[in-house]
Amino acid sequence: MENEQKQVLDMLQRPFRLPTRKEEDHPIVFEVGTRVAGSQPPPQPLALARSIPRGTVFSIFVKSHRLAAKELCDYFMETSSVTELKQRVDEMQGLVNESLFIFALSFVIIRKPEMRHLRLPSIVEIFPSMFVPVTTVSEMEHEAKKSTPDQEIIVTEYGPEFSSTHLKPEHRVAYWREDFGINSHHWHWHLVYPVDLGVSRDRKGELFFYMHQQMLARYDMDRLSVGLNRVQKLSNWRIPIPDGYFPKLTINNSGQTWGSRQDNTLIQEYKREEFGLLPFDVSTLELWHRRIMDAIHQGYLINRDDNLTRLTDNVKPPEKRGIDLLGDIVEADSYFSLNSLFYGDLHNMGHVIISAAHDPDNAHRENLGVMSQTATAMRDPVFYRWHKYIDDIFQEYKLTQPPYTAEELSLSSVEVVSVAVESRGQKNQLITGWSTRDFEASRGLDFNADKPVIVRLTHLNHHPFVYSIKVVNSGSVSKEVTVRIFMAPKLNERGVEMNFMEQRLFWAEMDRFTHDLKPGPNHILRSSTSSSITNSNDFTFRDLEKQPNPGEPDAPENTLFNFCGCGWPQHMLLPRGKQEGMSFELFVMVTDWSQDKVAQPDGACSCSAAASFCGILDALYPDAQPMGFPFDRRPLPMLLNRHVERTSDLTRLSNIAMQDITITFTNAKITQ
Ligand code: CUO
Repeated sequence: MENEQKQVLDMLQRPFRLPTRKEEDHPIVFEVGTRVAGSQPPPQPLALARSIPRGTVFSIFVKSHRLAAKELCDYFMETSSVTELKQRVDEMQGLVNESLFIFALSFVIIRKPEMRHLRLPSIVEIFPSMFVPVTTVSEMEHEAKKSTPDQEIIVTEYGPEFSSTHLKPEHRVAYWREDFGINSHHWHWHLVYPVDLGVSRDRKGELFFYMHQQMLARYDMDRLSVGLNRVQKLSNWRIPIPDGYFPKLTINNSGQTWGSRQDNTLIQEYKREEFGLLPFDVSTLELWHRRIMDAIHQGYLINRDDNLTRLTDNVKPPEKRGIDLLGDIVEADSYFSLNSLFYGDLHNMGHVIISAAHDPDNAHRENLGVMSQTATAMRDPVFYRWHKYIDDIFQEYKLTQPPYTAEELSLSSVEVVSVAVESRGQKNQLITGWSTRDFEASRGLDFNADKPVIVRLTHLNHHPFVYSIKVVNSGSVSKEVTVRIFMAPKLNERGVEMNFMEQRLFWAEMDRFTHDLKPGPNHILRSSTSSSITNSNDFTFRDLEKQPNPGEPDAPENTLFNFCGCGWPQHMLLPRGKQEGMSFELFVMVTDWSQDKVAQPDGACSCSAAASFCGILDALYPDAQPMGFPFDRRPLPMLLNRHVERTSDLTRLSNIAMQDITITFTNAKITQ
């Protein structure tokens, strides 16, 4: 097993040892002028996979690239051992686009049952140039060149100012947008919830909505922390986008730079050739949007045979919830969509047209912008404006759904008496600050150095904390329950307490777990590091070389590590907060596990790391409630004879409790 892990690490780092040395090892020869007129070139094996040039953008937002990925994934999937896989990897090395290659190889290692014990190292080390700017890469090169023989490693620091200065207000959240962890998470999420790759995941459409909505909620919490307003949806595509973005990164470690967008760039007709797309402009997006909105308000979708499918969330499996159908329709033109000819490719083509706004017809031969790739898109402020627009569609639908009834919300035999968080002896006071994390950039980039070249990345972090929840079970037997924990800011931009509807979209899921309540009083202690949204298993090449099977090798979560590797970064679990302290509210709801439970197929793994955001591999999403419950719908007009105006009104139900907490940002280095 150790040997197999070594082979995987070797496959993942070798192809990217650019620049020139690889070209010499694997020269690419172009034949010119030898073909007899009229003769056809012999069909090339894996022609689609080879069609995306190296050093250019590989985008899973585009159908032709997804088909290329499918071809390569299928080719790798045919193998039955790591050794066989390595042969095919050797064969394709240097022939396919670098990002496509890593995507396909990672996909196969995750999906092949016999390879699930193997681990993928962090994408940051595979593609350092997608995470640190070209000036830092040059600095590393320089440091490597002048290093002395007695130096064991070379370290270059990057952050915390990231790609910008604070002259522009949007740059105050650069630390968040350019965090290596959230960008790795986004890459990984789209890898485990792929479109058009022959993988069908339970409630994929709904999780597309929910995971992205939750990222927006978290972004908005940090925006309020730094004195910015909530993100505004990008609804008018006919006026310029005020905020530009200059990524300063290179594509696939190739030295080719991503396109930059100036401030006040207007989205124009897309007329580039690299994706094989016909020209399209914003009127196409508007048409798709109108049709989707019509469907939401009419309450049904029309499939290709003119049959109507009802849009409602009040259905029992296997019938799909309306939000699941909508998620598939909005995300992509794929076989998951009920009618992609009619409802189009709204979300994906938005990514594409925005990423080409700086050079829509390729007149300047500029590459696409970072919005075109999942590992980089979240760096750009427009990503959030675009996704807010997409989320608005889902919210429009959710508001057509009836509010949850008191019966659906309550669990009368259980009383949540109190909830608190504790960290370093302080109650309800949490602390954030800066930490650093080292990555070995020389795994992905060739610095021609005989020692590791490290990039030290600055990131937000917090002191770990523990939830302390006191619950009374008034029944005479023990009861299995789901504990749902959310957090939201208490005050809006104006410093005013929010009503339920205003606060609704701020609620960020912090954790969700099951607990067996014994009769009488119970005291639940739960560590922040156990959160169901986070993944703490983010290993480097070095970690995996030193200890190929971190943790207990036989633990179920280890046999499915790569999948469980999906998840929000633990260091970004908390919003930044303010230096003077910022008020947040903690919301805890206990529901009946017998109602929430999902019958899993035989042999499904019990891996629950990051299950809230990433589901479970080859199993059903482990919660029967709609994602985002209970905040996904408008509130019940009357609850126990009084209006629900604020979220705190829900605490009239015995199974719900809230607590004010303060998050203080130290602006200093913190260690865990
Ligand atoms: Cu994840 Cu738009 O879907 O980026």
